[in-house]
Amino acid sequence: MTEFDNQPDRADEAPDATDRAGVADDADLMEVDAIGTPAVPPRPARPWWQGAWAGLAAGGLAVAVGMLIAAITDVVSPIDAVGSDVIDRTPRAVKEWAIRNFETNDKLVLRIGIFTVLALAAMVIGALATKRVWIGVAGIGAFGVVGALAAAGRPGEGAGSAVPSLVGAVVGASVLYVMLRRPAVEVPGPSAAPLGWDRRRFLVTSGTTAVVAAAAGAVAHRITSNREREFTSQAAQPIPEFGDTGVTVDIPAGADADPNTPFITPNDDFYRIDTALSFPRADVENWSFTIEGMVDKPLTVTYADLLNRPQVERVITICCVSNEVGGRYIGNAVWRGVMLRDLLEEAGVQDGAEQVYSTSLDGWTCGFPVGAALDGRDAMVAVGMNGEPLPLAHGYPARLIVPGLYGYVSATKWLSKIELTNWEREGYWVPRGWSREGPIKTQSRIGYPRHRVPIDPGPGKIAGVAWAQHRGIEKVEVQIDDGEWQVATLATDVTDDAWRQWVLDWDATSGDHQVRVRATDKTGATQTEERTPVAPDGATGWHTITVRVR
Ligand SMILES: Nc1nc2c(c(=O)[nH]1)N[C@H]1C(S)=C(S)[C@@H](COP(=O)(O)O)O[C@H]1N2
Ligand SMILES: [Mo]
Repeated sequence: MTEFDNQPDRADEAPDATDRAGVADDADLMEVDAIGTPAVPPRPARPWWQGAWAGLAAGGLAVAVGMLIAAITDVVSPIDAVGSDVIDRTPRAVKEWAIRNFETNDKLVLRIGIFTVLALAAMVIGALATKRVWIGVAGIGAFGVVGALAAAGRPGEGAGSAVPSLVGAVVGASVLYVMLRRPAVEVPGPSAAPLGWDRRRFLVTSGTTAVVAAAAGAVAHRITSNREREFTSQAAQPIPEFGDTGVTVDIPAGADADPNTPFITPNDDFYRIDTALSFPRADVENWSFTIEGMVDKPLTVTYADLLNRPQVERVITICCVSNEVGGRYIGNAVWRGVMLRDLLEEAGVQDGAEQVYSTSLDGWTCGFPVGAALDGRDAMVAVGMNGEPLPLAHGYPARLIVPGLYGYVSATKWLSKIELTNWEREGYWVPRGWSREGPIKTQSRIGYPRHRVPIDPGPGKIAGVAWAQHRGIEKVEVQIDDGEWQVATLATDVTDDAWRQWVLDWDATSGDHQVRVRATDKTGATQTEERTPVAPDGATGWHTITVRVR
């Protein structure tokens, strides 16, 4: 094909001075080679910025088509698959930094980051494709293959999950090829056409591509969020065994003392930490988990089995090893479920089993000593949280809860398998630089007043929470400026497995005061002043704030 193929189209255009000038110049540029065939004159390449824009539009279309097909066929979106791989491969320091700075928005930030990287790459690919169009096709194709491999390799996904990314790449690469295959004819001279036929066609094609991409992306997002919402509302149907009242445990009114921290954390306010970009959605009719490995009789337990077994409700505070001193990655709930010990006794734990190693539906793993399941503490397979079925974000249909252990070694959400193993097996976080065992460290936090939030002078109070799960809190002391440590009043003791609130009366005088807190657990150990980072096995140090009195 040559430039002259364009001429019939050109005739359709409203004739105007610039177009006529273009036609005339094209004719002038025509050369005739030795054997008399009209040769295509050397043409300047399309400007790089047009290539970048074309790359952005075509790349966007590739991603959006991939997301749309993934949403329709209900497989993992290529973006989430790559995001999950990024999470799995991110070095510990970066992950810690992300959790600290973005808190639970870390996944939103990751998605924005992925889209930004893709957009920049697509623009570079498009700009290069103005010189060699195959660079564009190959570039988009390469991203398609990356997305396909990531999707097919995620736990619970198969070869079919590669399809959305591959189809998206084919569509995106084709559109880029159509947009860039023929370089623009830039008309030389002072009468240069600012918007000739080719450029207009280019703008229309690329603009349409961008609009279609945005629409496809929006539809994909809609389908996915509708499906998740529908699933969540189904899952929220009360479990019959719960009755209408939900929680059966009485929480004494005296358990509260910190006005900023309810003793029971409502489900919607409960911190959430996991590696999942989208929640595994188990159909409870077909879901079950297994107990296998070093046991006499492997078990398969369905949702109905769990509900039919004797249930217990326990108040247990769980917390994250990534919780900084004074941090918020801690929550207290009434968990309902089946005692893990009962299940393990039925399966028959063999001699030599060292670790209870569990796997989630999305392939996350962790492990804790067998002793923690059998030493009498209330380790459980939980199906309920604060009188409701487990929310999807917190592990529906079932999760593990083990009093006294950080979540990263014990609290598997979306449970799929429990194996009895030796210590050779390593949970998800262990090779990523976290300690193999994760007993919770004794900690305390000032909840009221808030750091540097002014309060009125006069009689008032300082209050907060302290925790040493499964050991219990014996004493909390507060130090104001450099004064004596004062013993705080402890709120009603509900259980050693939950946090304990505390309060100290205080006559506040105007000015800034440094206030710090330390707790002593029921073994008599007082938390250390030494500040250590969250890695590898939990932060230590005394929570210290500045109280501003007007
Ligand atoms: N499947 C799965 N379970 C998981 C995790 C995870 O990443 N995936 N994170 C663990 C960690 S680190 C913590 S602190 C707790 C947090 O539980 P929550 O989100 O219900 O508060 O879940 C644990 N269970
Ligand atoms: Mo955690």
